[in-house]
Amino acid sequence: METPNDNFKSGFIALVGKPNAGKSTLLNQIMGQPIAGVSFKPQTTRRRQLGILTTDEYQMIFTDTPGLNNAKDKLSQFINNEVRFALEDADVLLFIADISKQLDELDHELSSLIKEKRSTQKVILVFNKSDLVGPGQASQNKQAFQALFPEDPAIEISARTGKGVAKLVEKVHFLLPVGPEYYPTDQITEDFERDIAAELIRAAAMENLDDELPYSIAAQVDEYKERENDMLYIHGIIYVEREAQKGIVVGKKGMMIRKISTEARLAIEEMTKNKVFLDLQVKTQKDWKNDPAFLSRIGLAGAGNNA
Ligand SMILES: Nc1nc2c(ncn2[C@@H]2O[C@H](COP(=O)(O)OP(=O)(O)OP(=O)(O)O)[C@@H](O)[C@H]2O)c(=O)[nH]1
Ligand SMILES: [Mg+2]
Repeated sequence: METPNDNFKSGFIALVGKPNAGKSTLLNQIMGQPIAGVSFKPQTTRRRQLGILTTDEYQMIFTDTPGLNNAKDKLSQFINNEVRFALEDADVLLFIADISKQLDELDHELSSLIKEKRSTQKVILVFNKSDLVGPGQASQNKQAFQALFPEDPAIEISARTGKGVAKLVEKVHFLLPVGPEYYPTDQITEDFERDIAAELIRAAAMENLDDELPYSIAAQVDEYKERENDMLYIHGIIYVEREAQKGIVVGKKGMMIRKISTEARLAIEEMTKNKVFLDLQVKTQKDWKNDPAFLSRIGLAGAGNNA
């Protein structure tokens, strides 16, 4: 490992924003590979996840966070605390907003929370999904977001196409303090691949299931083994809250679970750069969102200060 030079900069950068703003997509774009689960449904992310980007000049430790949430169960309490911890730990806050949408109540709540928790942190407003609006469009939305943080810089990006993302990383580089390498040069996250695999399985299920079902599921990987020829064997469990939901996840003649499994497998293969054999099973875990032992087993309980 090279010794970082005197100007080497490092720090924590929290990605915060409403559910569905594109935080996890941005993390994956910055990292150049899927490490966070993404779906078009809000509330895909449930816990903090690190993406560590190291070059000769800097180490940026990005923290993807869940979108704030108004529900009252134990899972939601955990989710909202994850956002608070990430805000406190960060050097730079990226407030990510979908500029194709108007500002709403949750954006106001989030901005109050940021202002309440902010001490020395720099804030950058990140106007995401610029690919969805034409040039000169959405200026009212941008102004409304900017009015929440009138003193702070803004940048327009598309996390999906990557447009503006390199510029954003440059801005972050400029704002970071001089500091050490906190993590080994080649480490890209703190999570084990098997836990990321579980997130990718859950995201694939969320993407394909309708109505309230996406919020009733949890995913766990209970077997993760390398077999001959670099083939990974993964056994995953998708948990539902009620017995009646099992059939929907499995689908007619197993169609749904096969679709979920294929999408999850492709994402896991992209992450691990391995061929993957993915075996999925569906189980019922009654009222799991309020079951402390279960939440703890799948990593969604406790202070969880993984920074
Ligand atoms: N068109 C377009 N879609 C985007 C962009 N960024 C994200 N999306 C889509 O927006 C949806 C939500 O993206 P996520 O990255 O899961 O959003 P998130 O902020 O992590 O959401 P939570 O985890 O629920 O808080 C997905 O369907 C993404 O593909 C973008 O720049 N342009
Ligand atoms: Mg997310």
